[in-house]
Amino acid sequence: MAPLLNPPEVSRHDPAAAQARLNALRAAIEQHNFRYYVLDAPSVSDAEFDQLFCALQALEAAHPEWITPESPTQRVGSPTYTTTFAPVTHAQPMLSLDNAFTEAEWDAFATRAQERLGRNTPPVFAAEPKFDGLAINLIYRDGALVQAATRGDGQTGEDVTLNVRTLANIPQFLPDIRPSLLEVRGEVVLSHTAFAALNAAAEAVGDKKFVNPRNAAAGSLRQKDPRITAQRQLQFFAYGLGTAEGLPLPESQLALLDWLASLGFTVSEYRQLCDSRAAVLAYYQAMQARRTTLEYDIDGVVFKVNSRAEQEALGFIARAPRWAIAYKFPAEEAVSQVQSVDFQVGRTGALTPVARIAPVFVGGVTVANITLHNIDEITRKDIHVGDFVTVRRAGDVIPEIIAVLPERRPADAAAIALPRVCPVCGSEVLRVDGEAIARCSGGLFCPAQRREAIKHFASRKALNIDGLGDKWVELLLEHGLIAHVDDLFSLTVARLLTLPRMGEKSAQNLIDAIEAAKNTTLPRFLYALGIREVGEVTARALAVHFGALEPLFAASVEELQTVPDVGPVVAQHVYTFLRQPHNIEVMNNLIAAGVHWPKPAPRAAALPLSGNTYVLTGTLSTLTREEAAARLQALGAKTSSSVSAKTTAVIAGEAAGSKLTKAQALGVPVLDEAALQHLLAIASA
Ligand code: I6G
Repeated sequence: MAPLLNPPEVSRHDPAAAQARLNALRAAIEQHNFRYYVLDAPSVSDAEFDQLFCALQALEAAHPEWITPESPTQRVGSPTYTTTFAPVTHAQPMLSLDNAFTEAEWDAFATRAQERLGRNTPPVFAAEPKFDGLAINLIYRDGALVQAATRGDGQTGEDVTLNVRTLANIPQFLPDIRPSLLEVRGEVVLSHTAFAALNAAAEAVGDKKFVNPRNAAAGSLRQKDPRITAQRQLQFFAYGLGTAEGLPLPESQLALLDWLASLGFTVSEYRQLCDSRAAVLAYYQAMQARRTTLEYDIDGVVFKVNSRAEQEALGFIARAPRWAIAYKFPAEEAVSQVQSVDFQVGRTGALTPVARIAPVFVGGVTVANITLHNIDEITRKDIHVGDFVTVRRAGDVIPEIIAVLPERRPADAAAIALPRVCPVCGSEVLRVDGEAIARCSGGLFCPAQRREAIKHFASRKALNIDGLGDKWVELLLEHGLIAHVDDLFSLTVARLLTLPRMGEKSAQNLIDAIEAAKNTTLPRFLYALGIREVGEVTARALAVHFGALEPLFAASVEELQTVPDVGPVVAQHVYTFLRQPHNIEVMNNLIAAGVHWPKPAPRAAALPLSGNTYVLTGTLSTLTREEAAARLQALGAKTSSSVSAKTTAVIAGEAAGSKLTKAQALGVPVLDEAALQHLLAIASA
């Protein structure tokens, strides 16, 4: 902006200089108007703007023959900015690139280039990521950005100048150089962060969300009102030139990128020289590995013969240069058709819908099954059996159905309903109000829940029965050798050998693994039981707190809640689980079969207040409730936030409320602050 702020005064007798100053003033005023009205970011004060405006008026007064209707001085009111999308014929066609999808296709490209160049070795390549965005051509005349157009069909694109002017990383003026014409080409993209924010905002107001950052970038560039584009945080990555007149050009692709960077364009930080086939393949692999961590979507890498002289020697074929190729990654998105939706029953009875789709190669693997998590996801995405859907699998990410293609919905597409009975055992399906998950109510009566419970019991973080994978579990269940987890411990080599095609060695290995698993730890044992919501961390917390099974059995829901991370829901699950006769029987059988863990070091038992549970309520005057709790705990007591019949005593300070009332109702002893001090004194003595 600075060079145009105050174009130099000129003599009335030098018309060429006066005309140049007039053009410069108009350009500067247009720029400032744009910053003021569209970007909301003026770079000059009102007084400075007025100064430029007056200078233009004075010049036009001296040369009324130069006044045109487009001059800012002739406009009535504030300028309007509407992108027209008028057709733009590219001076030099915007070509596309040939693609390679395999090493063999890459080799064929490199060999062709080497042979055409008459070289003994392959040419040296410049490598860049291939951004998945929209190709744009920027035209600079005399160093000023005058037009931006989309690629369109390569010959004719659309004028998106006003929208593109809002991109913060596109220079409006080239610093220092004023080539008569320079076309800069590159890709407009939207970052994942900006994309997520845009979709969150759309969701909040009930608008349709964009399917991916590329569509969002396209939608953002196709706004009639540039102020909307300005809010979208689009970025431009420059990768090359179109026509260039009036300046010498760098000698290689990498030098060109460095030069563009020096002019203020953003170029990829991952640009690199590859001087061998191995380097090319390593770059491809490295970018593919990096792909999921990048802020921008890329769909491959572009290799260009680095030397410009060699590029010129190679030339073009049809619609693509012979000196460049896009080596594409396996597509991360594909379209397939939903053939059916099954409901799978998990360990806790949760019903998970799984879409069976026509197998499709996406993200480097063939995908045929996609979990839909819960019925709400089906409703939200409006998925019907028969629908064509966009499937996405990026990197190691689990495949998902992104969206339905509504225009391709067949007439006989069928809505998907939550089954009323479990598809495995026929028990009623229950759904707690407000919860997304529906569950089979069959418990361990349901073969699916039993199977999953056994798999979980044997898994690595649980009893870790080496080698007892899904296949084994299904085989043992199918042949009736086991029904519950404790049955594993009555298996013998002889019984396993009754299974079809079972070898002595495999049978012995499994029996050895089951034997070894008997020697476990309390956290693993608790986790292996598969109590709802009790993951590894909670299992460890329970084991540390109670030290053994017996006190855990004896604990009330309130006491369970004193364990770190155990809230009312988890406490209730643990309490209920430990009171089911079936579960008690299984645990007893496991212990009788020899499952054991180290006994805890005698710890709390030795302390004077161990076995006692206190509830603190109201305001204490000599110490805070937290300090009181800490002192009681140091003496072996437990503290709880709720009163039950098992509470040893409630310690009530000033303004004690409902807990005091409950203690009185239950007949739980109540101590005042003086009694607490007395208790602490005698227990510490
Ligand atoms: O579509 C493209 C993406 C990236 C390109 C391209 C590119 O370079 C990194 N380069 C050229 C020369 C063309 N299209 C025609």
